[in-house]
Amino acid sequence: MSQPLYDRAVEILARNDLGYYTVPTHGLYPFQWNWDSALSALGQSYVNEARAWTEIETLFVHQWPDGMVPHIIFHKEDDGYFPGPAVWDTGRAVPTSGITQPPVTGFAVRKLYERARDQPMARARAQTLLPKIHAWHDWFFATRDPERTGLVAIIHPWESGRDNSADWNAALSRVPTEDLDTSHRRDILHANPSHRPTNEQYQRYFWLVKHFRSLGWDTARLHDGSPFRVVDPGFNAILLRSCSDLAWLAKELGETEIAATAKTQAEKGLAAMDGLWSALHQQYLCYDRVLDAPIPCLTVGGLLPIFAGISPERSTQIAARLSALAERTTFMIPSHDPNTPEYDGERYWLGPTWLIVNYMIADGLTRDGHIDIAARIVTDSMKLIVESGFSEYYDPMTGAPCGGPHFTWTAAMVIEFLK
Ligand code: 9WN
Repeated sequence: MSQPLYDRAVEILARNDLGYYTVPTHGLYPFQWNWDSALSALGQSYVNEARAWTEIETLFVHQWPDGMVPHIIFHKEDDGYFPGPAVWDTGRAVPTSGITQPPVTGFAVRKLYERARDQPMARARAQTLLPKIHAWHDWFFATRDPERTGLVAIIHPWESGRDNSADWNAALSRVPTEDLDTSHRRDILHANPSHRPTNEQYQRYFWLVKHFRSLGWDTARLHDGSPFRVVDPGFNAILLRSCSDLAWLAKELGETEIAATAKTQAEKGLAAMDGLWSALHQQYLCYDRVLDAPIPCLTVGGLLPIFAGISPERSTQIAARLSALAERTTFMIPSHDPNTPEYDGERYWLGPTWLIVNYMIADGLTRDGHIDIAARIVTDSMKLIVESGFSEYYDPMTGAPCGGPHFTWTAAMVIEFLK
């Protein structure tokens, strides 16, 4: 293990730690983000186990009564980020956004539990979190899968965690812009505008927020009321992996009812996931629920299902697709296929490499026995850190650091890779 890299990663976690939650990076993202916290807790667990549990518990303190866990928790005022609490206006005592993010906590909590040095503490804290995570999963299947297909839809690009992915372009083009004023954007004051979404995309992001606000943040109405409804294989893979891991954990803790329901959710979803497979593209594709049609876009969202536990046949196909990408990429894994016209190596989710995605895909590859390509992904991830520091994301060809610096979940993933 490289001690200097480990020490630097620990320093970054400490720098962004506000006691009971961690900001992704100061300046650009001054609040608590949902999947950032869950993934960051993994790295944190090697440094300070109790603090890692707190990170996830804080998220669930702000769970909505209907089960949703919001994508941002605005613990303190900070006008460095837009849209802030006044725009969301969700009416919560501690303000939060009104949409969610990839539910990776089931996976993270199982990991924390399995690797716990303090077993009694882990058992007690997992026991408390278990029904809360399960309620969040149930909320997904109840509100985001009204036709009970087994897969859930996102209603805003921000929910995917892959904000400006080309996967959303067609669906987002149905969202009006109505000349909403983007002069309040703060992200482009902290990061290079050419690494960020466009103003037009931001107008559509804002429109959706305003629209959901006009529906009173009644999360039972938002799916059908949204012009943007997309089934993302990446998002669903994370949810289904969390359901499987929650089923495992529930069994371990003697919660047989939760174990049975979570297992059924995972199995049903995995069976439905196969419907998103494209033989032509040799990967999974997003599905537009409004148009009732697949979205033929080659993004990393279609490779992430390897994290969920797919069939050996599909797993081998994804491993082959990744190996083909590796032949034409310097630093795996590009978030968008470099051989396509939409690819932009520095613009956020249109091409850049993200360590959290590398981690989840490497985890699935390793579990399924695709050791060589998993090793390549881990080696590339560490090279990026050595050459370019702990950035938000990286150009997959040049390795240039992009987005915000001193990034929490990047540091957490480095600790995961080193351990
Ligand atoms: C909107 C915090 C978040 C990540 C997302 C990433 C980016 C936010 C933004 O930053 O999104 O949620 O304002 O750009 O796309 O995955 O959770 O790190």
